[in-house]
Amino acid sequence: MFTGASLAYGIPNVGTSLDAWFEMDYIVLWGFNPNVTRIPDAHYLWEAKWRGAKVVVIAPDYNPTAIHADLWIPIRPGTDSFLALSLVHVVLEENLYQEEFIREQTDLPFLVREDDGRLLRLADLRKGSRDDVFFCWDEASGKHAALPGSQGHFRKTLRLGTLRPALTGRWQVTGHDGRAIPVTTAFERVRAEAAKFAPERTQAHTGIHPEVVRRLAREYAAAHDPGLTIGFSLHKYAWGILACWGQALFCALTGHDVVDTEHQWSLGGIGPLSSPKPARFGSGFLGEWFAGKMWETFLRHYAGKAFAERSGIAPEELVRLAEHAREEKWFAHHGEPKVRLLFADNTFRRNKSSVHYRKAVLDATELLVNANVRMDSSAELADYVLPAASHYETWDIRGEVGYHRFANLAVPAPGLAPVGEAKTEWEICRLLAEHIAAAAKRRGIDRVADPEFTVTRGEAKEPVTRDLDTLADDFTLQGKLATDKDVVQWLLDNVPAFRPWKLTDAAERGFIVLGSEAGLTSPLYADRPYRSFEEQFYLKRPYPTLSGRQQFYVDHALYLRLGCACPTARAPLHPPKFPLAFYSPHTRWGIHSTWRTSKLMLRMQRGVPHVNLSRADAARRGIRDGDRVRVFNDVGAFYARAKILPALQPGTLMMDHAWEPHQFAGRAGMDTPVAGLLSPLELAGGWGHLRFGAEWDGNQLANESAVDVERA
Ligand SMILES: Nc1nc2c(c(=O)[nH]1)N[C@H]1C(S)=C(S)[C@@H](COP(=O)(O)OP(=O)(O)OC[C@H]3O[C@@H](n4cnc5c(=O)[nH]c(N)nc54)[C@H](O)[C@@H]3O)O[C@H]1N2
Ligand SMILES: Nc1nc2c(c(=O)[nH]1)N[C@H]1C(S)=C(S)[C@@H](COP(=O)(O)OP(=O)(O)OC[C@H]3O[C@@H](n4cnc5c(=O)[nH]c(N)nc54)[C@H](O)[C@@H]3O)O[C@H]1N2
Ligand SMILES: [Mo]
Repeated sequence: MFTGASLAYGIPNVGTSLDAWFEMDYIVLWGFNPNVTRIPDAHYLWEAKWRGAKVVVIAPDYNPTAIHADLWIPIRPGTDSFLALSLVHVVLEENLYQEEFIREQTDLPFLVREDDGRLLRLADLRKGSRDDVFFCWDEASGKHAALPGSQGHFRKTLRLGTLRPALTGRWQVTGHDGRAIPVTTAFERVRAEAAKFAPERTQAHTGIHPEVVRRLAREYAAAHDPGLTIGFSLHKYAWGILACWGQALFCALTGHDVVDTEHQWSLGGIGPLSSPKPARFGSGFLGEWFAGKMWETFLRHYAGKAFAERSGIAPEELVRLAEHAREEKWFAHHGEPKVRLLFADNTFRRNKSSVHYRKAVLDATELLVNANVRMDSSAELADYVLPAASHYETWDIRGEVGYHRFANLAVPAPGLAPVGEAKTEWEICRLLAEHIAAAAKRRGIDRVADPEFTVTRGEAKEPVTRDLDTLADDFTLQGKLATDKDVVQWLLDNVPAFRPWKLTDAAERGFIVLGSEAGLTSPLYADRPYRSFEEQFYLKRPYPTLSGRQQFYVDHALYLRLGCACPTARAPLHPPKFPLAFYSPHTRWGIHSTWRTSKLMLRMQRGVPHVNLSRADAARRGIRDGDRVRVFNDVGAFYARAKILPALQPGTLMMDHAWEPHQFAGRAGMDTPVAGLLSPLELAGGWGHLRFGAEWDGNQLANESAVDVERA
């Protein structure tokens, strides 16, 4: 989840389709390694470079994308919020910002109360009134004025009309009790915060020379069509959320679009395919934290003063905050299931504190079922494995995220016989539904009341029922969707973005070109790359944020308390008791654990799990290339082979992610020493657009643990 983008825009996945790179003249790739992780699209980058674009890569290691870039900026792991704030600092200090853009498109002119740091709201001025209407200081009239476009304002537009919102200044307004309230602007707050992060001061954190930072800020601001794409590694650090929020601010100030987190398509029309009853959709990051009893490894690894000094919250308090977030229903959590049915989820590979997590979850689970195409580290622990046909053997449409304008259509070869007892996932689910329905009828059960969910009927609240007797009919839309092919046909008929494709044309090609409706905040034109937020930039429609604008001031009580009401920077949380920052980007030789044990793929690398060490760290420990080593800390340990990688910074240990635990001694996989950790800023909810759902949920922090390594 790109939570920093959710803070700023109300949507986590924004930006361009990757073909937009081809048009750009200045491309910043930040915590992102497309030569490895976007192999089909990376060519747009290098074609852009041939057209004259400058490519900058910001990453701790000299990764396979950095080797082709014009400039590699080797940042220390987890310090990106400092670099982002320094870029903001330079843009403000050197007046490189676009006033008209931020006046209209952002909340920076919003008035902030100087007494309590909260945004000035209508309810402050008129007792009992709305708290989702906000103000600016109108230079035209010389007084405060409500800004249109916020969630509570009746005018749903960003158009300022005759308003001339001030960016700087200090004033007084009269509260509903007649007392004066001193106010300033969010812009003033942002500027004061950024003033603390001059490049000369952040160098101690990031390791980046101030001249490099200044050059980057100036070149980006001056570029004609620049782009800043961030990868998935940043939000696997505790302060990735701040880094991304700062990057969004940097982009807004320079007037150059938005930070690119790779936008999502809008594939509307699939509503009827999901359950007519509310689903138990739970928060991923928080659910795994509770299921794995992660507070235990968290408290062990982060004990000591450093954590509270850097984060502003003591470890025990963070655990309470997680519980509070659950109790307040800021994030949905439905307790621990006794029966787990996993589809395409290698949970015992994927989760942190692996050995600890595995025990906690298995202890709490009575029945574990796994639908899978192979025996991965989760299938091998299941009570039942349901063999699934692979995606070359089923009808399917894959087009969820919007890197490119195609949805792939999987078409099984004609006459293909299933391997063994393998079935398509649609068939597996349908058969499960049919058998549950039959068993329910046999036992005389028709429907059961849901213990949590209710529906309102007239005056009364009634429990939602789970209709076991009609489960199979509901699942297949009364028999219409019996097979995987029926579903694909249904999608082609019902999803507007798939029109006008017919099953036969699409099957022949293997893909569908998405139509204009696929755009979420802009149309998807047939002859141009996609770029988010044309509706906001040109039609002046509000953003899905509390303010209705790009939001850089969040007055959630937790944000005020932690000193993070606007973008700021925090030091990484790696505990100082272990010397090496451990991080795990994605592998070239697999998609996560899929293909990770393939013999062909293993021949492209070392054949066994290996961990990368810098020359200096290896020499200090007497470790040679190929040695068997033990990577350890107070959470756990695993064994692997050492690879000496000159591309690494001393003080870091890097391992490509997703080796299978069963490739390691004692099935202790590479995430065994990774502590459970939650970012406090991702635990906020119940405020404006910070409400749990597809647009707001937190992250597992793979990259914020520290380890040591020794010869084994
Ligand atoms: N081949 C292949 N492709 C994949 C996947 C796969 O498993 N295999 N998985 C897919 C999925 S689901 C995802 S989420 C994406 C992930 O792919 P990416 O978004 O590219 O993210 P990562 O590979 O985690 O990290 C990218 C780079 O971030 C840098 N990095 C690490 N720590 C830091 C830091 O603190 N600061 C900065 N600035 N840089 C840092 C490292 O140099 C690393 O090479 O890949 C997708 N594509
Ligand atoms: N240390 C560390 N951990 C990470 C990350 C990291 O950067 N570092 N990245 C995280 C990220 S971004 C992601 S997205 C997750 C991914 O984590 P997962 O989603 O768990 O990914 P996989 O490990 O590939 O597990 C998917 C499993 O699905 C099975 N499978 C493949 N195709 C099919 C199919 O068609 N049907 C069925 N039923 N099964 C199938 C495969 O056997 C495979 O084992 O990992 C996360 N974990
Ligand atoms: Mo991912």
